[in-house]
Amino acid sequence: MNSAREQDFRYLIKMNKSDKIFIAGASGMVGSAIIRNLVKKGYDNFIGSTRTRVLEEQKNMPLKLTRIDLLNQDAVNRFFSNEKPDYVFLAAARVGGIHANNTYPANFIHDNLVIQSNIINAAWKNRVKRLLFLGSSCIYPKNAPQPMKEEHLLTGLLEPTNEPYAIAKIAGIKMCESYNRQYNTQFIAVMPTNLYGPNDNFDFETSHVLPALIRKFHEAKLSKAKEVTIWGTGSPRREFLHVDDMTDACQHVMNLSDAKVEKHLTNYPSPCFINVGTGKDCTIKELAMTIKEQVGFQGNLVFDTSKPDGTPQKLLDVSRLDSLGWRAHILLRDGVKDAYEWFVSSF
Ligand code: GFB
Repeated sequence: MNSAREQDFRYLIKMNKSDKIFIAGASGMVGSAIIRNLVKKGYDNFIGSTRTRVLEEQKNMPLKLTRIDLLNQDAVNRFFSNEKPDYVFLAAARVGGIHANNTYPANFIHDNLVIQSNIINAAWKNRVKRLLFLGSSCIYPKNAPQPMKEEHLLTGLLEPTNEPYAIAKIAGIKMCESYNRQYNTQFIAVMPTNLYGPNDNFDFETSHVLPALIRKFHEAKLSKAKEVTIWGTGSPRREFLHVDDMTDACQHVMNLSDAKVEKHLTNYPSPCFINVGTGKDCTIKELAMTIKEQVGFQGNLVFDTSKPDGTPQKLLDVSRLDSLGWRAHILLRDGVKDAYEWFVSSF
């Protein structure tokens, strides 16, 4: 017997297999996972933008890749006018961990504001049926009540280490909301917690904590090092969502019926964005111990407190997405195992 949700006649699958789907940022960790997820579900009409590499895994996929400069408004407008996508996953962004955000604030605010503005405006001009804008849990105040609800947005000062990036993502949310109000578009912003998984960035200087520690422990194991350095005190708490869960949530939201979207996600002044997370967090030290065990490193942890901790906690309240029929299912231990296996097979 189906649950009440599945029986809801409005719970219709929105995206047809023949619709043209544009993934901005197709070679990134999230963009490539969205394509993987949708190909598995039988979709085969994709066009993707990439600034850099062509992924080995995508060479045999039904995907047309274009090297469009998303920072160039004319190029983006020409692209949309020529390709006329039906659905857009806006997964292109300049992203990075705490050190990258702290070191390149101008790049983070400029590039993200320009990329999202170009794509959101072109999506409206070309009557895209639905656009999904990917933000980040760093949009919430540094000392927001935990777990953080969508209504906590703009209720306090942001975390200084990533304020420029957060401001850009908040502007993206407000652009979606404003176009929905003025032009009756369906532009939805999804706010994921810290993501990890295949095709992540493992560069020590610019990566997030989870991939950085996978690489640190792996290299320490191979070199038989006695210790691994963890930045900060190890006491901040973080929530981690595997990118395959994230893309499943993105597809779920993109397939919600118009009735559900208009009632729950674009009905201003209710927030037009939605948290995506597991609803569980751990300390950085607990994460390090999980990765240490998974990698099989036998040495010690050393904490470098000259490095910033960043925000003390940023656990998302996921009850809205749960009420719309989705919850995460990849456990951190299993997700770390998958990410480590991908790393070992790729480097
Ligand atoms: O993942 P992360 O760089 O970013 O750092 P945030 C999370 C925590 O892990 C911080 C600690 O307390 C770091 O000090 N950490 C320990 C490390 N060892 C390491 C390491 O080797 N590398 C890194 N990178 N961290 C980001 C925002 O904040 O969250 C982004 O800056 C984005 O804009 C992202 O929002 C989701 O979780 O602190």
